[in-house]
Amino acid sequence: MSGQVKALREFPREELFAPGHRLCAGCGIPQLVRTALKAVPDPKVVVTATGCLEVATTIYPYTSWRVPWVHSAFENAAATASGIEAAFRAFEKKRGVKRPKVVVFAGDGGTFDIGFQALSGALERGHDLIYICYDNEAYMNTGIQRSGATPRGAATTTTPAGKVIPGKLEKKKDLIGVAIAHGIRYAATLNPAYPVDMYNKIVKAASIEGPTVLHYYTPCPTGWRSDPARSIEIARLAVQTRVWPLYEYEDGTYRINVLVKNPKPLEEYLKLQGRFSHLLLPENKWVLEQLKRDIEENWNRLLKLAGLA
Ligand SMILES: Cc1ncc(C[n+]2csc(CCOP(=O)(O)OP(=O)(O)O)c2C)c(N)n1
Ligand code: SF4
Repeated sequence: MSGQVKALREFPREELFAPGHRLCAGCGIPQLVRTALKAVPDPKVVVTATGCLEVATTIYPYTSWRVPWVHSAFENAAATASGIEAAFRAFEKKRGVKRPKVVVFAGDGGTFDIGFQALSGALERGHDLIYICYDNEAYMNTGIQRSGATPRGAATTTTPAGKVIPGKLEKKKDLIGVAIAHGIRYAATLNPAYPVDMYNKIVKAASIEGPTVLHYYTPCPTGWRSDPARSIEIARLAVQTRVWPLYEYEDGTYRINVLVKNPKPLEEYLKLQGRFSHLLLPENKWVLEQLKRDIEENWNRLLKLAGLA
């Protein structure tokens, strides 16, 4: 496919995401935004739901956005994007003005939970947009509350690990699964430790007419109580332990992009993050075992879908 690359050095040089934003050191969100703004061809319009990305990049009178950018409420980024797309479609038809690609960035709280109805509506109506969920596995901007994306066992301020509960008791929602169930043509997972894979998937999403959903793993040193210098190492371990399988769905076919034959022990991943430290205590072994089962079940499910089992 045109626009695909084999190495980082082939990425376009132009930076449409300006330096000087206030995202935390070690945060994974900037890698996503820089890469996406390079991978999606012009013209493009960005819609951002409330969350860390929005508050840290638009501190008046400054902005980090060198593209047309719209802030939307926490719950309706996909509805805002739908309206923009529909308006430009009419403009194109009536006046021949080339339509921009509409790209949405929203956190897991704004996607898995509060913005879900707007996302579902946009997918069902078939708007031509790329919806990218940056998933730091909690509501970080408002103080680390659990979301539908928080994994089982993680400690957050609303699922604090202690004598009453050992962190969150429920497992993570399958966002890609529910997106695909809407009948969309393309969906994929992304990870900052695999930037070329990420770039090429965004290029592919941009080439498709209709809604596409991308799910990005973003380390959050503040919420995860991890060392900012080790964010990419943690992200890579997420793939190598099968916590975060890299896969894509395209027109009915599933492909696993990084086939992890011999996964690393989950403990290597958990011990780098304070949110999981209690899972390594003997009394919480049952939660750890359950989490391992979740991960294996998900991996085996994907192998089957990809025709590899
Ligand atoms: C309807 C509504 N409820 C609550 C809020 C307060 N609020 C703003 S951002 C946010 C959390 C966002 O979490 P997420 O989407 O995961 O993004 P992150 O902060 O992690 O970047 C909340 C609860 C709001 N703005 N609107
Ligand atoms: S709180 Fe987490 S997601 Fe938010 S800017 Fe900081 S590191 Fe990034």
